Amino acid sequence: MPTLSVDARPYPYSFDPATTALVVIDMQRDFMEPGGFGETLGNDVSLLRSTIEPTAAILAAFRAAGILIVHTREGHRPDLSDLPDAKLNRGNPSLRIGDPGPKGRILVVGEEGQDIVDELKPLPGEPVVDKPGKGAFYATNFGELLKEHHITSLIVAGVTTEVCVHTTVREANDRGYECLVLADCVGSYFPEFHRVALDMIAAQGGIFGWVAPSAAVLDALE
Ligand code: TIU
Repeated sequence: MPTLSVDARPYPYSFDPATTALVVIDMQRDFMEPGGFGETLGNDVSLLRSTIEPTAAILAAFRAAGILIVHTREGHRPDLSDLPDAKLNRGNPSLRIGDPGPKGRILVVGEEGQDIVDELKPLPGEPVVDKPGKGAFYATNFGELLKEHHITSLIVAGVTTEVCVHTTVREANDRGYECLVLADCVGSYFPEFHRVALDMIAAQGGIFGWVAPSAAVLDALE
């Protein structure tokens, strides 16, 4: 496939499907459904649901095009040895990380709540990176995985826009990846933060990357 061009902010984004990965960040029950980590922090988790339909469509298109898809999940080992006290003790959550909740232990790898929502379930063979931090590179094999596949461009979906999406895109940008964030496939508990976080990526000539609606990528893939 030739290099494709996407109508994006602040200017068109070019990518070669052979060196591009779709990164779907933390589309987990813990953030998107009641009874999980997101709700324990006091958030209205229904605000993230609008990301599901466009992300499912993007997943289908990338699978059909044979482009690498990597999913991430925020979470901690069952013994919580990768959970810093600073994260455990932050805020005043109704349940803390590792506590039993309605969907298993909050934000613990292997629990129902920590897994990806049914609508966006990874297919067998699609890598799933468990990460203890907000960024996908910290304390994971994500960077090595991208290098093994000769990836230079990342197209990004997931939650939340200003937390794990921003951290990962900033980390990726510093490592030389060209990142396109899909505006309707990322979501936040704070609509204003979502809007401004997207503006921040595209400002200053695309200081961290590009922003486009998923429809623009679907058009480019047709
Ligand atoms: N709280 C919040 O907005 N987000 C997170 O804690 N993690 C992710 O963004 N995945």
